[in-house]
Amino acid sequence: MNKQQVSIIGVPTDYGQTRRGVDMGPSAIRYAGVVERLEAIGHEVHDQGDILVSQKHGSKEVDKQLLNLEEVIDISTTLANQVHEVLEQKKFPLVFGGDHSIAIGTLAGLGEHFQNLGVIWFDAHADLNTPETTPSGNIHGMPLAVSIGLGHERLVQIRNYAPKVKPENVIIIGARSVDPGERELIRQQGIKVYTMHEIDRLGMTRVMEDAIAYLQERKVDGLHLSLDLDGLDPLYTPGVGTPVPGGISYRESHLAMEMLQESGMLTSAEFVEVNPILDEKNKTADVAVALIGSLFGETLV
Ligand code: Z70
Ligand code: MN
Ligand code: MN
Ligand code: MN
Repeated sequence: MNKQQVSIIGVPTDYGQTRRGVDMGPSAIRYAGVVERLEAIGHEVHDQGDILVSQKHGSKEVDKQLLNLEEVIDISTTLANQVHEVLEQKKFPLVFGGDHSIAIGTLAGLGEHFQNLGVIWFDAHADLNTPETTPSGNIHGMPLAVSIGLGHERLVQIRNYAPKVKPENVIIIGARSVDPGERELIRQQGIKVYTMHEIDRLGMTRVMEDAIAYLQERKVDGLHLSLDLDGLDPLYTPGVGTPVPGGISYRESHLAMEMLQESGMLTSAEFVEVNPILDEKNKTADVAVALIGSLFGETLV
């Protein structure tokens, strides 16, 4: 197990969707012992604390297709700059949400450091909506589209470059709630998706072997894991804003983390959508921390 220098950044925002409470995610994940867990494995952890997020809900300008746009732009820009800085320092960025809109900022901070970044998007959803296709106006349903260069110009152009990742370097794992516009984009952009169907059919071992081999064939020079806790079955992670039944099991998700660790390819990660208000005794944050343990090389014996 090679020791890493891990920099934690918390992003206490709920502006990407309409259920309050997900802004307490970073606090819940810390409370569940993430720093101690990583240190026990032998990593050096620098907890940079949370980025500053305004709590002034209800902006004057309301675009129903892009709710809280100004707030999301502000937060994404701040986060992108911090993630960029962490990589400059040759440390591993580990980001805690907050809702999944934060991935816009995380990826904006990563993209310039790599020629050919790969992304694994572990989620019940595809997060590939645009202002034209969104059924909700919630920006947490858009971050993957934004990162491949599609959506509102000011989101797409954070840190003044686009796209942050090539669509053919993206793999979605765990999808089971995909909107019509997203389905269209998946086909059109050649995004690789392992839905719950493939996970049932092939098993998580084969899915992860294929995913890793695919990214190696594509010669990615970095790999980001964007893990939405709603990718797991709500049985294990009830504290999420949009629980979708029929998800990835606790054991399958651990296996996926272990196989990512074994690949030696991972260069950054984020864990999003933990909502302590909707949770049962911090169960979802506990799962997040257990998964982080596996991802960073914790072993059973
Ligand atoms: C839907 C939308 C979403 C997370 C829900 C839902 C998106 N596709 N993402 N929960 N994490 O509103 O765009
Ligand atoms: Mn808030
Ligand atoms: Mn998501
Ligand atoms: Mn989701």
